[in-house]
Amino acid sequence: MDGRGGRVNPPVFAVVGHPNKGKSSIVATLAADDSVRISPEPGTTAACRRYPMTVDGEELYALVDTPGFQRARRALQWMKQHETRADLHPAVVRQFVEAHRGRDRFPDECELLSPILDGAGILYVVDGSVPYGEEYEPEMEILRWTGQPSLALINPIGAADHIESWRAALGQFFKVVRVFNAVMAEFSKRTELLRAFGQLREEWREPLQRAVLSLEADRLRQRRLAARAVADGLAAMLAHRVERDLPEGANLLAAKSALEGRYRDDLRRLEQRCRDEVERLYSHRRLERREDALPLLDADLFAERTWVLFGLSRRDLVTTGAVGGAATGAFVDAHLGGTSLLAGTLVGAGVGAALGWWGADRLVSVKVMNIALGGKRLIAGPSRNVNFPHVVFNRARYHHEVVARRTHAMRGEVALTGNPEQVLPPLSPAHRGELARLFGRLRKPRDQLRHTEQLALTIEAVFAEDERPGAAERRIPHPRPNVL
Ligand SMILES: Nc1nc2c(ncn2[C@@H]2O[C@H](COP(=O)(O)OP(=O)(O)O)[C@@H](O)[C@H]2O)c(=O)[nH]1
Ligand SMILES: [Mg+2]
Repeated sequence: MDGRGGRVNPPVFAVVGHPNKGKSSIVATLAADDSVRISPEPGTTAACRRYPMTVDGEELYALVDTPGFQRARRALQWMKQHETRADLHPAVVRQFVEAHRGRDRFPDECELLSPILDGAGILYVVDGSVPYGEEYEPEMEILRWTGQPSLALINPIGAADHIESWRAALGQFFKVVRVFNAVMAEFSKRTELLRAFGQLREEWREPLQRAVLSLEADRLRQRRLAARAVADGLAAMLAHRVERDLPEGANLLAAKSALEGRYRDDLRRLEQRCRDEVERLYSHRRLERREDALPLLDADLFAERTWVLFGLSRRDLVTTGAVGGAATGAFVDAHLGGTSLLAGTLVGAGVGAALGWWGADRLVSVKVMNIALGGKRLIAGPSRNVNFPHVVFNRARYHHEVVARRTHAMRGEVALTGNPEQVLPPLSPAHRGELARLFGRLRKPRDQLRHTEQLALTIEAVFAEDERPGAAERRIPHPRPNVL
C-alpha cells in the first residue's frame, strides 16, 4: 500500500543475459527460493517464470527468470532495419516482439523481452571470470533500446580475472554496475543490491527501502527462532528419559542394552528434528544433509577427537567449558584440587590420559527399580554426561552457520563433516561460561522453562556474533559448494 491507501505494484526485475551466466542463480538468491532450476546445461530456462520475494505474506519485489539471448545479433539487425529515431527505440523493440512472438526464429528473445516491455527493470548478468567479448554488444544494445531502467551484475563464476574489462564495457550501457556473486553472496550484499535497485527508478526507492527493512527484520526473526529451536532441542535432549517395565524373569541385561539403544536413537532423532526446523526457518526446503551421527557412545563422548571436533579446545574443556557446570566443578575441586590443577594435568599429560576419570561420567546408565507387583522398571536418562550438551551445541552451531550463510542458489548437499573449529570463530569466554552454567542448570528439573529461555537468548547472541562481518575473517572459508 502507498501512503494514500492505493495499492502499488511491487517492483519487478527481469534477470537477463547470455545462457549459463548465473541468471537463475541470482533469481534463487534474491528471491530466497531453492526451487529455481539451476543447471550447468545451457538452455535449462526456456520460459520466463516469476518468483516473488514475500515476507509475512507481503510481496516485496519479484524476479523474473528468463531464457538467455540466443540470436541477439540477428534480432538487433531486424530492429535496426526498422529504426527511425532514438525516442522510438522502445516501440521498435515492441514491434519486434509482436512480429516474432509464437514463431520459431526468435523464441528466446521474445520470451525474455516480454516482461521488460511489461515494465520490469533489467538485471543484466555476465560472468566476470571469462573475458569480455563484442558478442555481448548486440544484447546490451537491445536492452538499452527498451528504455527500461537497468543494472549490470558481474557474477564471477570462477576466478574474478576479467572484472575490470567488463566494468569498462558495461559502464557504457548500464548506469549501475555491480560485482555480485550469485552463489556466495552474503546477506548484507543482497540488501545492498536491493538498495541499488531502488536508485534505478524514483517510485521503486520507497518500496525497496521497505523491502530491505523487512528482510533485515525477517533475518533477525529467523535467527531468534533458530536459536530458540536449538535451545528447545537441547533442553529436550538433556531432559530426555525412556522407561520400560519388565516382567519377572525377563533378561535384564538384554533389556537394559535395548533401552539404552532406544535412548540414543531418541536423542539422535531430537537432534535431527532441530536441524530440519532450522533449515525450514531459513527457507531451505530441499536440503540434503551429510553429517556424522551424534557421537553417543561413551568412547566417542570422551574421546579427545570429539571434544576438539566440536569446538572445545583442550583448554576450554578443562577451564570454563565442560567442567564449568556447577556440580562438576565442585566434584573437580574435591577430587583433583581445583580446575587449575586439572588443567595442568590434562594439558600436560594429554587429554587422552584423563579418559579414566571422565569414564566415571557415562552418557547414560540404566536405573533398575523393583515394581510393587513384581517385575522391574528400567529407566534410561536423563544424561548426566558433562560433555554431551557441549557436543550437541557445537554441532548445532556449525549447522546453523552453514545454513544461515547458504544462498538459495547453492545446490548439492550440506556437508557438516569438516572440522567446525576451522569454520567457526572461537566462542567468547563470556558466552562459553554462560552456556556451561545454563547446561548445568538445565540438568535440574527446577525452572526448566526459564533456563531454556535464557539459553535461547545466549545462543541467539552467539549466532549474532557468528554473523558479524568480521567473524568471517577469523575462520577458514567454507568448502566451495558443489556447483560447477
Ligand atoms: N561457482 C559458481 N558457480 C555458479 C555461479 N553462478 C552460477 N554458477 C553455476 O553456473 C551454472 C549456470 O547457472 P544458472 O544460474 O543455471 O545460469 P543461467 O543459465 O544463466 O540461468 C550452474 O551450474 C551454476 O551452479 C557462481 O557465482 N559461482
Ligand atoms: Mg537459467
